[in-house]
Amino acid sequence: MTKFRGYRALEVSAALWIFLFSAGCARQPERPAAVTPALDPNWWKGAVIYEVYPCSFGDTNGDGVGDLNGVTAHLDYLQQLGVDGIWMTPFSPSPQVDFGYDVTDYTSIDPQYGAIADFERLVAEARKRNIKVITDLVLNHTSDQHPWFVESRSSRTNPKADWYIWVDGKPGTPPNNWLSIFGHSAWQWDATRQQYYYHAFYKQQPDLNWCNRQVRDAMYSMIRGWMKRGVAGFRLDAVPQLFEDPSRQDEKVLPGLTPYGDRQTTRVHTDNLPEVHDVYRELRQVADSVPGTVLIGETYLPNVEELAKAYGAKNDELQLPMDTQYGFINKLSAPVFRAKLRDAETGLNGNMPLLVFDNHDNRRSWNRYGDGKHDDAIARLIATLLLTPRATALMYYGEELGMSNHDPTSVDQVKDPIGRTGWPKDKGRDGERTPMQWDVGPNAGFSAAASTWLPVAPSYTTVNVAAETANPGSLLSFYRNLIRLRKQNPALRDGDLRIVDEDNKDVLSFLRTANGTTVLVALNFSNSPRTVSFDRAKIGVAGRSLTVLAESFAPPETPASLDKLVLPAFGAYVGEVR
Ligand SMILES: [Ca+2]
Ligand SMILES: [Ca+2]
Repeated sequence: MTKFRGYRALEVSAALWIFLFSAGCARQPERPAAVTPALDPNWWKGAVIYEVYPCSFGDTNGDGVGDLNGVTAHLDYLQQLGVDGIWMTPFSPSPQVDFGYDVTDYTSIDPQYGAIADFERLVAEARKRNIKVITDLVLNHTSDQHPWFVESRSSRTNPKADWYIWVDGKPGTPPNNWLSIFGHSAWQWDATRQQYYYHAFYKQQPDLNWCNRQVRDAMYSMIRGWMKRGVAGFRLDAVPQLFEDPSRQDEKVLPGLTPYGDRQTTRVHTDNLPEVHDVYRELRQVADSVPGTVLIGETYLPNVEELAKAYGAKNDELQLPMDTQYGFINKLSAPVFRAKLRDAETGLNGNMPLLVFDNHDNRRSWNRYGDGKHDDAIARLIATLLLTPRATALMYYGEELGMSNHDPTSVDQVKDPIGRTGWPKDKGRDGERTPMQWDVGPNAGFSAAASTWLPVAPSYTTVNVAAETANPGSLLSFYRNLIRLRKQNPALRDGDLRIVDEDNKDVLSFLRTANGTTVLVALNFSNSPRTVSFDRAKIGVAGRSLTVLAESFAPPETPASLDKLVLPAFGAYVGEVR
């Protein structure tokens, strides 16, 4: 109940700020909307969106760090893979404390990645290949070197004094026990203002005050600028962290320690406060000024009910909040995946789920799901789990090759600060961010430099684009086939999804059906063969025979049918019912 009062207080305070600033808030005159190219309003539904980590994709100037031209240079590869859009993690000017998630200028390009002209060329070349460009929006915080923060910290009375979260206190005694997600107190003492500022992440990433209308308007104006440059959507970083409870009450202390040695606490006063939905609606209005501009949310939420809320009660918030319930189960269990797939299908009010297994913040799925013996089969199982349900699919570079984590072996090698704070329990995120593996050449074809910003993983000699393109049996060829199928097969493209054989402990099976076409997907989650059969009357299909569309194993001697489908260990099967 106290919490509720806190939220009410925040609403009053937000209303006051709107009142105070609306009169004096000069808006930039907007360029005519005609310069923004039109988009298919529904392009993102069922699309394949591919995350590019720009510093690890392609290096064209030989400094060992990837750049925008390195992304442009590989667009043909992405087109052949069949991706509809790329999400680029941040490339704006940054001291790179958190690898671009600490921005000092939202409107331009960090010189290590190139210049605005390079970005415009990337968008234009991508458009020629029918690939949309989605950029990252770091809304929760800026770099501590951003001019806004430099001004805000300069005094308690400057025009941006209230753009960040400042709280009185005494040095050495933070206002409360709130923890940074990256470890230790979320409060940093500032000697000039003689106050603390709040940082949900590193202390070099002060949180913006989203109750301040000027902050919101500055961000929305910046977003419109990128839309005019042809950006087709945004991935919203850390949006559950946008608001903090103004009551500043302590979090409850929980048993145990974090990887950073802090006592565990709840995060009910800092994560996913109801006010985030007001911002989602405002962001959607900005995005809707060019229909088809898509909002992807970094929404690590505890359950499907919270995820459903991110779409908005009137479907007026995010089109694609990430479903982190599914790809981060981190355990191969048919019943658990079945339950999460059912949630995605039935618990999101008919909205499009956004499924994801890999990204730059998590150990690669190869490592999280592999058993060391059937890793290749498991990677194909995961590809099928990602690409055959009714959902938009979010991939991460190298996932399609079977790239695995290449972690630092000593703390002095670690680039990611959380790996230094958390060593050795948490080795940081370097291992999943190593350079893309293109071929067997120097630095796996990523760079001509003597050394690269992170080392190339030794697997590159066999796990690379050139070798796997030449091999029709490779994981890359398996991904290409599934992506082609989901565009061409009517049931996989447009069909509904119905789970069948629901009590099977080891095999997850579902049907996709559209316009008289029915496709069966069957996935063996166990480490030994399983045979499944389906009661055709019960599952409501007339045909008996199956025409294979994709299978992760050698074709059986007797063709599979609905009466008898044999799946080897971790086998994945996709077939059309005839
Ligand atoms: Ca470079
Ligand atoms: Ca915040």
